[in-house]
Amino acid sequence: MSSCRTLAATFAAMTAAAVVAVPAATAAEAPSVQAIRQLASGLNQAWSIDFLPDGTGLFTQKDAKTISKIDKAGKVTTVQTIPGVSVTAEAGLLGIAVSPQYATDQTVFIYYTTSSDNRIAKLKLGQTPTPIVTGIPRGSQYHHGGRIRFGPDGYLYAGTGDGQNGANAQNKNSLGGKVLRVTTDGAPAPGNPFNSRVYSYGHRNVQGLTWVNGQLYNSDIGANKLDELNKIEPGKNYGWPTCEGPCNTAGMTNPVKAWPTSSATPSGLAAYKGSLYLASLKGGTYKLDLNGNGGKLWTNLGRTRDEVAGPDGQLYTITPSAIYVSDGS
Ligand SMILES: [Ca+2]
Repeated sequence: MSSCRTLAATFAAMTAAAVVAVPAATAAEAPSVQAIRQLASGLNQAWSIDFLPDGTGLFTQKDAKTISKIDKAGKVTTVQTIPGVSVTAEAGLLGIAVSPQYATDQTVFIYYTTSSDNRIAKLKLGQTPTPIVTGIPRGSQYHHGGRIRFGPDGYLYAGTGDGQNGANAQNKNSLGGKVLRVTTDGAPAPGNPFNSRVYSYGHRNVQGLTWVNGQLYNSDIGANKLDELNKIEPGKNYGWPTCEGPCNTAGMTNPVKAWPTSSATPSGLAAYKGSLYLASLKGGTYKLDLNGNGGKLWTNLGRTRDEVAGPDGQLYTITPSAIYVSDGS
């Protein structure tokens, strides 16, 4: 389901004061974990999750190159392996997004690395993917971006990386170091600022995208100084590689918040119950207000890769090896 739909469901649930019950922690879990519960384990670099209209989760495993289903009870069923995926430290099968019109088009979108590029493809489950955006730069190892989400406007957004070439981020003709906004055929979405697929630029490695009341936010992984939470406006330049974190350069937009790369290295981003949840590859998940203030939860989980507000009212947390559900506390 689209982020807007899950977010809308979350706010609707809040308005109705419907508190989602989360099963109590089991005896096997650490005493500090009260409101988060492991749904599946033993995964091979799980990377992203989205949901079918019936509530079934669909998730990717970067290194296994697979799309799998997960049901409410945590039962995992692998649907298919994606051919032509190139795996490195950060490359592989990355993002996944279910069409907002899935009930009629049965289409799923994925973002993955090949030997020559990063690309977005669409497929019907079990069938061969059809690329819709190719030529997103890949580095030899790092900076592949990879998050894809449908926005409240129904268009597909993608966070890309600079492909280990900072100049790509400032080159509006490159798909690297950008937030892209495209139709379900991969064409530039109507109204894009440069009449291209580019929506915003000057990013380094975007692995988090979410919306709050229609406003897009992203996360961007810094090099060795500062990671960022950004409020994204179309056509704006977010600074990389001239700026890493806030700076005073004309024409460049500063982040809402920045953290030392030693503590954040941010990946997936979700809006849930009025807060932002920011996955951290340094361990745990940040729970933040819209100014980026807040602290970490769940540091005992290690690296977290994605955060998604599920259609069942629960927050899904993806780590490389497991999937958790919680009430966000
Ligand atoms: Ca920046």
